[in-house]
Amino acid sequence: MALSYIGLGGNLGDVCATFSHALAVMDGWAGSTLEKVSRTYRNPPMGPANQPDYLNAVAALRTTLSPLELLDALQGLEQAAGRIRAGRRWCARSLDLDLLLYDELRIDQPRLQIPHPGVHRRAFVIHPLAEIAPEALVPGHGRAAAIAAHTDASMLTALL
Ligand code: A4P
Ligand code: MG
Repeated sequence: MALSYIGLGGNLGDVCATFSHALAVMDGWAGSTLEKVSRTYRNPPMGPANQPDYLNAVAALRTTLSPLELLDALQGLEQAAGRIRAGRRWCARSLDLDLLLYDELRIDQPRLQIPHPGVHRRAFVIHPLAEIAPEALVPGHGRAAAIAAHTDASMLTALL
């Protein structure tokens, strides 16, 4: 069994409901158990500013799926959630799922990079990760809590 960390993001529709649904689906995958989920954080968009604020969270999933099987499953779930917002194009998405960490593995393939290249740079990833797994190792960058301590969290607002 591997321990993986998944980043959840979204800024369209009822994002909290989309996250809850996605987490329940992940917990139901064969050989997979949802172990922890961070709080959900509201924060301004990274990139183009003419879009709504994002919600972001991080989940720990223990799984027998291989990294590529897990990526396939996450992309299937993104597509299923994407259908909720029929008719919207060129907009921010309702659900973005990133495979952040998979044990202490390093993978550098076009389809899959682990650790996800944004983990150590994005406040909306590293702070929720450090909340549920301060000791998690981001290969090449150190422990989550230490990275988070150097990353500005002032734009993150935890939802109640
Ligand atoms: N891919 C490679 N490695 C991974 C991995 N570890 N996990 C490939 C997931 N996917 C990985 O992703 C593009 C390709 O990355 C996939 O085909 C996969 O094989 P995508 O999800 O299809 O496209 P994307 O999300 O639009 O691209 P990208 O580069 O992941 O976008 P970002 O950088 O995630 O931008 N602002 C805030 N505050 N919060 C957010 O969550 N998200 C975005 C999306 C923009 N601004 C944001 C947020
Ligand atoms: Mg993505």
